[in-house]
Amino acid sequence: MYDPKPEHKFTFGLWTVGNPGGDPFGYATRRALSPVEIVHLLAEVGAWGVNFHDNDLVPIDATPAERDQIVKDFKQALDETGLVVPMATTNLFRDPVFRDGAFTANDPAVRAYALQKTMCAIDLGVELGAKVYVFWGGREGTETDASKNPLDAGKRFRDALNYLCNYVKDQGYELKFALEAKPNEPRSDIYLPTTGAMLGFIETLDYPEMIGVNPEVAHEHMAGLNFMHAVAQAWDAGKLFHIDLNDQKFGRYDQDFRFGAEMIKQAFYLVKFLEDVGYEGSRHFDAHAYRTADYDDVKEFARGCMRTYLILKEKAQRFNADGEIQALLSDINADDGTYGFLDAGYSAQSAQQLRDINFDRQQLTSKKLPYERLDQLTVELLLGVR
Ligand code: GLT
Ligand code: MN
Ligand code: MN
Repeated sequence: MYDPKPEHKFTFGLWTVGNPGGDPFGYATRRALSPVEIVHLLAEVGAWGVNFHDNDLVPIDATPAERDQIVKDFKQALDETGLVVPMATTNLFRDPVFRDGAFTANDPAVRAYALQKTMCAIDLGVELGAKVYVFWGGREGTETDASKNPLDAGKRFRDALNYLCNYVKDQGYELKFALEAKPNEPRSDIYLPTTGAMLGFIETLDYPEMIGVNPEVAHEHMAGLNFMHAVAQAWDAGKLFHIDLNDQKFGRYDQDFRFGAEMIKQAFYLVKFLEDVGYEGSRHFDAHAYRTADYDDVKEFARGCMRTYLILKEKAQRFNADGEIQALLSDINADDGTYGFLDAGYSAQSAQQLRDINFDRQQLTSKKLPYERLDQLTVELLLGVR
């Protein structure tokens, strides 16, 4: 019942299960797997798809002949396993050339190189079937604001995205962009730090219809924000093109833990939201296993992400079918239609009608809002005693 199936659209990046466990203070603890090995590992645990950065697949200094061989082997692994590639992205943060950012770097040559690298990476992604292209601007920020004017940075980022939209149109690719926010790390501050900031920025671009967001649990949690609320805003704007599922404690570095590992209640409301609204995109786990894990444990990590999602999906169905919970919700939301005249929006007549009402604040305040009861029932449902 909690086994992953293709219709669940569970995906992992090559860099997630392939993460060898290095961190800023310690070397890798696991052997690096080849992309082909990672595809087979993902197939074994039951994933539907695999995503990648250009350089997860093709090393940055590969020759054209090496590139072709790597892509051929990767395609063969996809054919053998049935895995698909729904999303691709560019690595614009690993190489030292991006030490001052990519699209927002002060050096115009670095900005031009970032554009060229992204065009090639888009070609690669499309060749392998990607329909969504993620932009995570990990280095698009500063340590010192003496170095860069944020207005210049915003204009450069905007110009780059406009340029790349035109490239995609010119090639006739069927590809949408998804912008991923993160408040800091690896830069001290990263521009457009939240999903909400990205949503505002998109409306300033030349082709806003081509561009949505890729919110990540960990990144909003770093900023201490309610992830589900950010996702809801993106959904409401028609901009939820992709999602990065993982987990972490508030206010920490980008922990990228297994989905549901830390904040199970938030994870529940998120899954409930995605399932209730009928989100149809990938459920992408942008997470990695603890540094202590070996590859058996990495598989447990990957299975755990998917299994927790499916358990929470079942809990959401139970929540929606729970008589007591639903009765409380319908009491809380009761509406006898008295104020229905406001539903049609403003008119001079409705404004007059509204003015004429004598509101009894005491009576309004005495209405029961049994949210303690509701929350406890939810907790009991999650704890498995309901
Ligand atoms: C990196 C980052 C992620 C992004 C990936 C896509 S790379 O692991 O921490 O959140 O989604 O560029
Ligand atoms: Mn991410
Ligand atoms: Mn992250």
